[in-house]
Amino acid sequence: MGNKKEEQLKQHMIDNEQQAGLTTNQGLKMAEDEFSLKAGRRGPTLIEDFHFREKMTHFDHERIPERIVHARGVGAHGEFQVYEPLAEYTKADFLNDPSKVTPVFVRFSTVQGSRGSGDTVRDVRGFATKFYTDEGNYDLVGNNMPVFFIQDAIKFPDLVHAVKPEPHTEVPQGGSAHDTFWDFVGQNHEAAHHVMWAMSDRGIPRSLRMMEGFGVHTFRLVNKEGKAHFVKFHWKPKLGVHSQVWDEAQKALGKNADFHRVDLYEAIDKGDYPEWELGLQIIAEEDEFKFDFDILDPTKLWPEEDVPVKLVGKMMLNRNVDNFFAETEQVAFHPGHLVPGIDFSNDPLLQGRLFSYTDTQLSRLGGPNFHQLPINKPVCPFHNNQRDGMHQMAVHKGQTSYHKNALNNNQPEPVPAEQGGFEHYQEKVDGHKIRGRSDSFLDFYSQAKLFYNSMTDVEKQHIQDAYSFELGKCESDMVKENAVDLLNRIDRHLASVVADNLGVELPTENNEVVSDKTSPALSMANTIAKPDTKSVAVLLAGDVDAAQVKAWVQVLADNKVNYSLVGKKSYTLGDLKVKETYDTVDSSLFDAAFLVSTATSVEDDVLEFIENTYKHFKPLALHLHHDEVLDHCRVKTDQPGVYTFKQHSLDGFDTFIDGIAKGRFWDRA
Ligand code: HDE
Repeated sequence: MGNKKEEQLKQHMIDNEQQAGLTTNQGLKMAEDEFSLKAGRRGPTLIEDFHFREKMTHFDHERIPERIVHARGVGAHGEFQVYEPLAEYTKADFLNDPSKVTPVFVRFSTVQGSRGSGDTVRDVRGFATKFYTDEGNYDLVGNNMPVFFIQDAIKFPDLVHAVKPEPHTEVPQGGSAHDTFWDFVGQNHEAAHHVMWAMSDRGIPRSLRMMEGFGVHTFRLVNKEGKAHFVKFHWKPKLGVHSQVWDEAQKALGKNADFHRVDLYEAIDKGDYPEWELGLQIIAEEDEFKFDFDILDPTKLWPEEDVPVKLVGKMMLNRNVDNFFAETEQVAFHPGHLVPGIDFSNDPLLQGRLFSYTDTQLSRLGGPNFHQLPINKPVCPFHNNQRDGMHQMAVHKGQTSYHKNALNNNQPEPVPAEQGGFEHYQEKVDGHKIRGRSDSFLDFYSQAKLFYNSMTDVEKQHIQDAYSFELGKCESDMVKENAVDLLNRIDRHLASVVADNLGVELPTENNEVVSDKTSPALSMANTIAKPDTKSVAVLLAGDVDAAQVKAWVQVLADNKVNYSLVGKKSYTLGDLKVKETYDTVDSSLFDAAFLVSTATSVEDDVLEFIENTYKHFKPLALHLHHDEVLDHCRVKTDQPGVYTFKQHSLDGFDTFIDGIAKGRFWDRA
């Protein structure tokens, strides 16, 4: 028995395999579907061919506009459960009953690229969750980075115009390495902090299952007594936070543009259900002004060491979609979809989003009834006096569709707050009408510095490389200089490295933020490391011993490590299937490699595979009958994370598993 949402979706499912015969959309059985109606076998098609016209017209209209941002995405169903009642903070029902399983639908996305762009680009990732609660749908529409580029929603069209492919060439696709984006950054320094995140390894996640999620804005939790607390929402992945390295991400893009999409699908299909814990950072209303940043400013995070993240519940994704279009494409999120007990703050970015999301669905989904689409429909009853419109699916009975009425006993009637009706938090607001920014939003650089300071040397190096790559792709020296000027206000050393790589002048004056404050939670070096669901390519060369290979891969499987056997061509080895070949896979698609070779020499593509595994700092195991196979290879066997096994045995194999858990060996020469 599935959850409420699954049961509801089942009512809409049509299984092609169980349909008796082919009909038109009017239910007319058709005797022929391969040939259009013609005047003679070699003659012209007749306009009276209603079947041809219906089929073709439907096809002609199969596409809908892609999302203006976050067009490329992938979704999955799952469940959420709270650990303990959170009554002190919120009256939201789904956050108060630990026995309650709330169905969810999550859609992950990249931001810049269009629907057909690649997965492993450097970009922000969307992390949008729809909770189908008994009190209505609650949407937590977040990203994998806790801050945003801009502070006020009115700038969003400018930001998006700048980052999207340039209008005269429609280039680049799926990336921000171009002049207009960096021109925007140079002219809008509020982006400094977010851009630092995007240039860090967070911009190139290893897997959607290994990313944090953040609600970004400050929201409010409101309890039964009407008392509110400010809150920031977090998703903490049980597998830890992991990234690719840039060269690997670029290669993976060419080898499998669907890398993240497939990774999520396969994990769920196998039963390796990804999990995240929901975390809350809570600030009492009376503490609103106790910080050295404005808690309403979406370019600022709340350092976890100052405001701890309380883990309050768990989400598991356990079911792939049945139909990508019906579910993943048609799902419509909106940060304004609330339940009682959760409310907004005055964050000016959030306020603008509250307009944009419904508005965009009107053109994307073609009218105001998109909430009736199966994926968007609440699992609780919904009634009001809204009527008609494009694609109306309901047959509303009765004479009245207005409030107040006497003819229908004033039904449907508003529900008082005590009975679960939503009541807006009664924040007192007092101010002059003004187009402007609060002075408390003006520090653009301190938290960018905090982020950079919190990185390990390797992470800093990656950030330097990322700025150098992205700006190196720009044409305009002015754009590059402006970006270096921005970096010079954050960190002088970072600015000087990037300026040097770009061949532009470093400003003579050092304007960097003087601070050595760090937040260890920001570094991915401090994340969870385990072997679970990582993937190993087992490369086979020569006449290998099937029983021994089987014993090794069994250890991998016992440690929840996925593996693929890779050979020169597909073949059967004992009762193992060697499915992949050097043509079908690439080292960039795996977390580690294990070469088992009885040959005296191996092909170049095998050497390239292990060289790239080595170059990308990944664990590499070698079982070689003849060491000379490495003679023409740049792999050094005395380096960290390189394991050599001489015997046909399992001795020492656990060190390789430990290496897989660790992930990367940055200290490799
Ligand atoms: Fe969005 N954003 N956004 N955004 N956003 C959209 O809505 C918008 C922002 C986010 O998987 C659009 O249905 C404005 C922040 C995600 O379907 C659109 C502003 C955050 C998704 C829109 C922002 C997000 C969207 C495009 C500035 C993280 C994908 C299609 C005020 C907290 C949801 C759509 C999905 C999608 C507007 C800023 C996250 C145009 C105006 C900040 C995850 O309505």
